[in-house]
Parts: sequence; C-alpha cells; structure tokens
Amino acid sequence: MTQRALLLVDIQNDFCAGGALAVAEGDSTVDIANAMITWCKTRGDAVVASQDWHPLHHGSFASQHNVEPFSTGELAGLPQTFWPDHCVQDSEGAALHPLLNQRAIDAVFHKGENPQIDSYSAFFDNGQRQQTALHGWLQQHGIRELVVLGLATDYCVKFTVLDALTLGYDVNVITDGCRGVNLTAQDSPQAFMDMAAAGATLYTLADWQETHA
Ligand code: VGL
Ligand code: ZN
Repeated sequence: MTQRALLLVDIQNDFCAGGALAVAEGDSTVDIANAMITWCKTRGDAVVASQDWHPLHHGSFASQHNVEPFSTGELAGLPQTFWPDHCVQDSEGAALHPLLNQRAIDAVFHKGENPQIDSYSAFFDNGQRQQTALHGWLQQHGIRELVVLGLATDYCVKFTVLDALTLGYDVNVITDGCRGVNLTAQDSPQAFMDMAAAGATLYTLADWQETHA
C-alpha cells in the first residue's frame, strides 16, 4: 500500500467563528478533521498540518494599502484579494483551533511568511517562487497519497490540492471537512469542480470511511 498522509489545511482560529477572516461554519471542519485523524492514526498514516503564518505587515493585508478588506489589486505582480489582517505570527488568531486533536499532528508547515507575496498553497507561494518544507517532508517519508481537508475551500485548500496534483501525489479531498470564503456564492462549488477536473477524488467523510473499511 502506498504511504498516505492526512493534510489539514489552515484550521486556525482566524478562519473560524469570531476570527479575523471567519469562514461560515469554519468550526465544523474540526469534528471531521478529528475523525479523520483517528482513522489515519489507526492505520499508521502520517498527519500533517499547514498554518497561515503572516508577519505583522503582510502585503496581503488591506491595512497595508489603505484599501477596504476584500477589495482587489496587485501584489508581487499577481492579482491579489486584500484581506483583513489575519493569522499574524504567534497571535491567538494564528493558533490551530483549540478543539483540533493537535497531539496527533506529526509536523506543521508555515506559509505566507514572506511579506511581499501571498501563499495560498501549502507547497508554494502564489508566484511558485519559493517552496515550503512540506514536499520535502512528504518525500522523506515516502508519502505518495494525500487526504486533504480544511480552510478555505476556495483558496488554500484548492491551491494546495492543485499543487499536490502537479507534484504527482494521489489526492483525495474530504468535502464536508472543508468550508469556503465564498466572496461569490459559487466559489466553493467551483473550487471542488476545479480540484476534481485536475484529478482529485472527492469524498464525504462517510464515503471515505465506507470505501476504505
Ligand atoms: C487563506 C485567504 C488568505 C486560506 C489564507 O487559508 O484559505 N485565505 N489567507
Ligand atoms: Zn493569509
């Protein structure tokens, strides 16, 4: 059997209720994440997580440009949505959700540390210029298959999944373990379609458990 890892994307306070960039029902990803963690640990799969981890004056923050949050512009020569200040390094908002079973996580990978460029994918920044340590870690552990869930469907989950496919991983997405920002209503359904079209296999938690008994 190929080595597999569960990849938990950005299940952080700022993307959950009361957070700076709260995603509707963001907290509801936690129970699904914990169920998958238990499932994976039982089988000896690795469990890793990404964490959006911005310096105080990150260029993706609307506050840095004196523009309204959720307005659009350019950063590092790329189209950029400017976000409320969120996931500032070492802040409470950047912490992983307190109910997430963090003891089970084997390694955490930070992204978005370079103030000049945003980083949705857990593998690369948005310009594909620099890489996080995630791919190297997975390679070192012989991992070829990923199960992905987390926040947000239409940003970090989507770009993480697309990069993972490009890097050659077999990628499964647990759809009910994801929630989206949905700046427009169709963004999350569209993101799931984009991931599937690129080669990801979509499951609900129940589907996954039934088909992988
Ligand atoms: C994310 C917007 C800005 C995410 C991170 O985790 O999906 N979205 N930073
Ligand atoms: Zn961010």
